[in-house]
Amino acid sequence: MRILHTSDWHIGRQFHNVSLLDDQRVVLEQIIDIIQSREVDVLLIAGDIYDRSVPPASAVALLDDVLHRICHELSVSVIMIAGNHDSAGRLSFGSRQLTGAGLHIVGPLTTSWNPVVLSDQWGEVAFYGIPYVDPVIVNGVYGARCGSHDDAIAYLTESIREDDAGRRDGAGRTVVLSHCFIDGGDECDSERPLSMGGADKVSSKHFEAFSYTALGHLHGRQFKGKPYIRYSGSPMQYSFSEERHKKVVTLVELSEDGSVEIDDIALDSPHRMRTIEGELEVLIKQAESDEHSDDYLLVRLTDTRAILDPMGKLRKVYPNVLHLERPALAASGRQYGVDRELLKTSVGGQRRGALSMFEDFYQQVSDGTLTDKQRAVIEEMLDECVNGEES
Ligand SMILES: [Mn+2]
Repeated sequence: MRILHTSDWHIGRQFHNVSLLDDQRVVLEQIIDIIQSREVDVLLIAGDIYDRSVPPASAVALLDDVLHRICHELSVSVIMIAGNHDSAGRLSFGSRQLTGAGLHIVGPLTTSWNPVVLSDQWGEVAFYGIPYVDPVIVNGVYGARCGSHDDAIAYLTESIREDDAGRRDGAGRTVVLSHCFIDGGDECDSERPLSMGGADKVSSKHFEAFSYTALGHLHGRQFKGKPYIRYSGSPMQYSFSEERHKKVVTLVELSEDGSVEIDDIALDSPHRMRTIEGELEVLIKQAESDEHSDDYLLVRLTDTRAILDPMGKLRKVYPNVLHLERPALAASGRQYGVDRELLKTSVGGQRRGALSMFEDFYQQVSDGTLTDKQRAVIEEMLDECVNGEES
């Protein structure tokens, strides 16, 4: 059986107030093409279908369109679970009816497992979806006493093993979908923590008994413990920290004996997220030879002098600059915040002249002192401010 493992679509995501929906449409189109060209039997989405629990209507329409193409036009089954960004209750609307159309949605956790059973030439494969849950939910539903996320996943995977063994004498092939944080996994900036203080980590051992585990939550592709306990990662970059991520969908060929062969297939988003660094003039010059000047950019300007409207200047040549940093203005590790000690001496003691305060400020943000020429310019400007323009 050929399984396409994806996760963390985050449809409807905004990044620095820019909608990524058009890019998401292009990437999902690529996934549809892969399903067709690689003759995929079932598509898995391991949680975080939407970016928000109440997604915008445009995001719902895009998902609706994509699912129609896959389930109806290509007659390929889809199995999806709710992630921590999704509202499990809302996501599962109509799920009992949709099962008949090949769309299997696992919303809120329930006491009885209801695996999706698909068949190939060697027999049945059972797919168990575990929606994102925290220990409180597991305890509430099952009357269990789980104190941690690890307890919760241990409890649920054990329960799946019992259910699976009961159905098929334990001889079959079993695939699990789960949205959780496997201990030791690599994080990036676009994942929302499942709980504070690192209490969200679970051991990969709980999944070792299954043929394959399709994980969601971490946005970088990786496996933990065994190659068949795996994160496909998100289909596109969702933060600048993912600059070096290769974005893929994971094609899993499940054999008769339950072993898997894995092939990561690259996806290509219209705009990459990346960081460029240098002086304004140099970066503007570089744009001429930059074929991807419309990428989503974080720009780090190293200029130490003041620049009027740097964002406006950059956007003329890099239309999608999303964020600007001036590391040189936060020299010697200081941040932009005000040095409160300096403020006290100027407010509490003798009232100091504006020039002296400006010199302190300049030293704080640039780690240098004013040259005579600079001081003359500032003096002139302050004069103008105080006494009005005289010429
Ligand atoms: Mn996610």
